[in-house]
Amino acid sequence: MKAEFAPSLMCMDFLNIKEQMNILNNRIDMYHCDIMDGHFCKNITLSPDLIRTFGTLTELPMDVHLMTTNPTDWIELVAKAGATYISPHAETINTDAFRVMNLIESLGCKKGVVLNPATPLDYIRHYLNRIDMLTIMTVDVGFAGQPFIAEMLDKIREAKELREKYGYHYKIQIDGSCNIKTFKRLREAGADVFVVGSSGLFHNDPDLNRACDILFENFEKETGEAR
Ligand code: S6P
Ligand code: MG
Repeated sequence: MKAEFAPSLMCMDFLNIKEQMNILNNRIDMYHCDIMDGHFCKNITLSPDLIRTFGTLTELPMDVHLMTTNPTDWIELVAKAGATYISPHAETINTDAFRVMNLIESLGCKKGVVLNPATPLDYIRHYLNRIDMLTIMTVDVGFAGQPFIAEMLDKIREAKELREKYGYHYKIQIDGSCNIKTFKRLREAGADVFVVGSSGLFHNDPDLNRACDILFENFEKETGEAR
């Protein structure tokens, strides 16, 4: 699978949303939108209304990463706001994972699920066949700019092996510290989609086009794969 890049919109310059998205639209594959409720993790970031606004600025897919204690309070709202993928945390849906997946599908969205670093892949073993996107957190949730958790490389390898063994179709997305220091290890382990935030994209250069150039140069240098 060709590598894909999903800028984490909570890391963009909010004084220049339109200008930034107009640039990114021509450079990247999809958007990553973090919704936090202040309970599941100790921060507040984007919202359904902001996602609706982003949708007026792009035709690209938007993945909504729900870091919320009660994802069913948000799923319909973000679907109506224009989410392409809806990705709740496995830790929040273990009592009704199948109902939640059915709900996401019934709203016409693609089904994602996200694993915290401490949560094993086994936890979602019985619905891996149903999902379109598996996001493996490589930092604890809540903030940008955190250190990479290298123990997650085994989880990524395992996700890739299971996909091959059973013919599952999910993309493997990595969220947290995807940058020049980690691209090679992540790609070799099995990453398909890289969420790029402060360390992989937005802090590369004040000029966002140049920041994208640097992202792709770094990726090619580390993996040998040209954009
Ligand atoms: C973290 C959030 C992520 C971050 C992204 C930041 O809770 O889910 O999507 O925005 O990881 O990237 P970086 O390069 O600052 O780690
Ligand atoms: Mg995220």
